[in-house]
Amino acid sequence: MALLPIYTAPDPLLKTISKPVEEVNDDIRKLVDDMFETMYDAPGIGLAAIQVGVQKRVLVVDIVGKGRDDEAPQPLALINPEITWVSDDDAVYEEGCLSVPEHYADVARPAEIEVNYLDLSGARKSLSADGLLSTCIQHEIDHLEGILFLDHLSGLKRNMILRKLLKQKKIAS
Ligand code: K1U
Ligand code: ZN
Repeated sequence: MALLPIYTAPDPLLKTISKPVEEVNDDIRKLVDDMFETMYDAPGIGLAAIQVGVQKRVLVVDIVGKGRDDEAPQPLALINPEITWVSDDDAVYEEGCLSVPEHYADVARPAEIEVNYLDLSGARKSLSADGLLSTCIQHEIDHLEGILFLDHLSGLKRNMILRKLLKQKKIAS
């Protein structure tokens, strides 16, 4: 397994649309392994392939995480995910993003979803999610469409955060 570099905003790659996976093969399984390692290391509760520079419709989530004594990790990899149903009611969570380091904001999204995807053996699966898992999967599917949680905020707030990120990048380089 390998730790992958995480791209941060305003990198233009994060605004691109990821391509469907044509075959779930060993290359995809290796990518997923590396994404889990990178996500747990960050640490985060989700990661989309585009965040590590790979333009494929692959995401990983684990809202439990590693190293918690009271609960076993719940790693979930979704390939070519498609939301097939959303609830009418919304839920608001304070979201973060490994590609928008150190910034958090409340985002409203459908509270419950159903999503179809391929698992690591290439089998078609369906999943119902609510709570933080629903929010996290929607956040990661947004990444596959080139959408950041910042895009759900007012233009004023988004531009303020983007300016700060750009400044941090200039200082670091
Ligand atoms: O960048 C990402 O897509 C990962 C992001 C996922 C996410 C977080 C919150 C709401 C929706 C989606 C993160 O994991 S940010 C880090 C984070 O939330 C966290 C880190 C450690 C423990 C618990 C949470
Ligand atoms: Zn994110």
